[in-house]
Amino acid sequence: MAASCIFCKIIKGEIPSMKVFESEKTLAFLDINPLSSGHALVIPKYHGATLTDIPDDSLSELLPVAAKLARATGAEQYNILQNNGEMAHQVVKHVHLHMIPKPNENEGLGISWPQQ
Ligand code: D5M
Repeated sequence: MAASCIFCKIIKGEIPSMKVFESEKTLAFLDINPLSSGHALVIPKYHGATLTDIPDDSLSELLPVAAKLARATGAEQYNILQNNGEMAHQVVKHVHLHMIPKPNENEGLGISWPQQ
């Protein structure tokens, strides 16, 4: 945990968030500036700025959780994005995957987040 990290504060419950998944090592919540309906962030509870700062056992759950959340949105198409460093457009220095669903043609999305 890093005292000044906004995502660590979300993990500790010091800042509110719209949680959509939580496990021992991983947390997912809705992005405050969504690029689409259902845009979620998947983060390790272990604090590290970039992928190379995080142990493998904290990294390994991130992609399966992002895929699970993508499935939960019902989106047939979606982006999974991850930025490392300012030149790579990373703003929050705590590892996170963006899961950005695209609305299905003509029907939008029928989002049903996993049971906690
Ligand atoms: O993206 C960082 C993302 O983090 C950006 O899409 C906004 C989001 N963000 C920042 N603060 C919050 C809070 N408090 N709740 C939810 N989402 C948040 P990056 O990949 O670093 O450019």
